[in-house]
Amino acid sequence: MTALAIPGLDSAPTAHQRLLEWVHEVAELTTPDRVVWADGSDEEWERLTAKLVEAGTFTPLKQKPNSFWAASDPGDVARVEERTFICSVDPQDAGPTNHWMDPAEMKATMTELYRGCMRGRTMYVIPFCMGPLDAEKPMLGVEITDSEYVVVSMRVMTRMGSKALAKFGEDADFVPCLHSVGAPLDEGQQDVAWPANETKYISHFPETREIWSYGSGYGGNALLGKKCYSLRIASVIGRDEGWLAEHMLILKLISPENKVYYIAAAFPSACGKTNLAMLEPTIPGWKVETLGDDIAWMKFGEDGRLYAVNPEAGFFGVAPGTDWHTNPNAMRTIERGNTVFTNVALTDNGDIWWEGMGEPPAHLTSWKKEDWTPDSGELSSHPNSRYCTPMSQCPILAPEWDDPNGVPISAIFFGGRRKDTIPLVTESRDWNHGTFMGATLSSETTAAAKGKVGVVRRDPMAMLPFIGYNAADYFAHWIATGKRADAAKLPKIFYVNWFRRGEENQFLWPGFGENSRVLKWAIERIEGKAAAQETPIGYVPTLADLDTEGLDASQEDLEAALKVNREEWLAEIPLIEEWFDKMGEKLPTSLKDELAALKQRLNG
Ligand code: SAT
Ligand code: MN
Repeated sequence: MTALAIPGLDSAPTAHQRLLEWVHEVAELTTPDRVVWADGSDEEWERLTAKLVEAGTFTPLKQKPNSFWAASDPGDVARVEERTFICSVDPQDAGPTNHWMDPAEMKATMTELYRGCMRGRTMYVIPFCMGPLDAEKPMLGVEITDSEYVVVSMRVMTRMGSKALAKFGEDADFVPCLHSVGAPLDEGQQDVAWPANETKYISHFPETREIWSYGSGYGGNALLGKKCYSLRIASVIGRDEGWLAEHMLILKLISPENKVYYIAAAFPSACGKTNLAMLEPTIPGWKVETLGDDIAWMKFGEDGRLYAVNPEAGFFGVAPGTDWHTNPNAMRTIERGNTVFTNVALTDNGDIWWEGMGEPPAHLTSWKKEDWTPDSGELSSHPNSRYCTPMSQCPILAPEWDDPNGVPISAIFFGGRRKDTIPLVTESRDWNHGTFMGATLSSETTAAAKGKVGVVRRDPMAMLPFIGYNAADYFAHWIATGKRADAAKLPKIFYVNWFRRGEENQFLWPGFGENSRVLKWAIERIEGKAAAQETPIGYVPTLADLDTEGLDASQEDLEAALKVNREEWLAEIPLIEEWFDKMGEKLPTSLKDELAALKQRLNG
């Protein structure tokens, strides 16, 4: 290694050769003013949050302990799917749903962007671990970044710093994650509150298990342990090693008889995963505890059951719509402080506010840092504004959340946001049919990604933007997973839709805590206690099969929520066919068979 005169570079608290070499290489390329190894200490948090306050990125909140308000650059508010690339050697391995670029070409392009990009800034080296530190093989990564916002957010979202570095030894495997906001500072140049670059790349190299991100400071683009590692790269590792990396919450359901069930559920971004994960059941005697709200890694245990682990340590939740009515446990979690709020509104007395919190105050500072009043005619908070808060603060956190063995999953829910066609809940006929339901999952787009909101798109397993390889191969991996275990031990798969609408455009199902009624029915199906009707699309409860006691909804609406409408389904078939055509030759035969059988049942 050449001796580089960058302060901090040679004070690395590790003897891990590959890590040291990589850090040197990046420092040489990006030429930061100094290098700091993040240790994850309280002292570091205080130093960095103070620096962010001084830079104008953070405003301390007077009403919440150790919490901060941040407003991003208006052009840097969501994941950028158009700029997200899977750079596999063979374009076939990125498949029909990802943007692909040749890895050598991408590296050449990005190397030029990275050259000198940290000038005037500090380069932080963040060792981190996704999932429990005590795992047999801890899933390690290192993020290099020039953003203090990223360092403090990574501290909330992951197990990082010294405790993670202790797992590296001298030669442990890790995923190198390189991030820069792409905003070098010249001598004396005043920094902006939210440095970013109009040119953005979020690149993944599946073969070499590397992540290179440039130009954005937003969560999903910049906190590289999250979607980039735990979904895109981990899905590739899971394919190779025989496990599943999924965009799923994990919840624990406790029955009145104190029986415990674990449920994993996949919904596209901003479709209520966090609300479901922290649900307060409205039905007496049932309890929910939370294990995760966004990502699940699922592996078979020795007993042949599928066990889930949440790789994250924090919640990066959508703020608008979250309040004491829709998600009291999220509110309690953030009340405890230690939270970073991005792109919500700031109240005059130093608290946060967003749409969905009830009556707005007379005056706010909007996410655009402008004066806002209820007459402003625009939203005070960006629809994809977020809170970033430690999981450990969640009052209903399941004690086993950090268990390296994970929890055995009884049911998997797939859900989307559809105003028609999809009933409130459908139980699949078997694993392959459930895989078909997941593979054809559809949803109206939300603000979590840049682009038009409200357009129906296929979002297989809610993983469309997160599958790190060929989507058809991913479906084949799901089918193969079902063959690796005794069918009776596999989770049962359900398809849900909380968002179906009636003739007056009203929601047919009240949602939120009432979703516990659907969870209860699913569990009772697993226990062989609840009835259902066999329909062409699967097993659907009649109104009598659901526990509706005390439910405040009209019978008409509830029946409409459960209805299997043949015409709507016949109209859905060509859309599924079009989607499957897009998958090309690699589409597993069993999914083609599922489609043919569905058509036959609908026409029969
Ligand atoms: O955009 S993030 O990945 O930070 C959150 C999400 O989309 O689920
Ligand atoms: Mn998500």
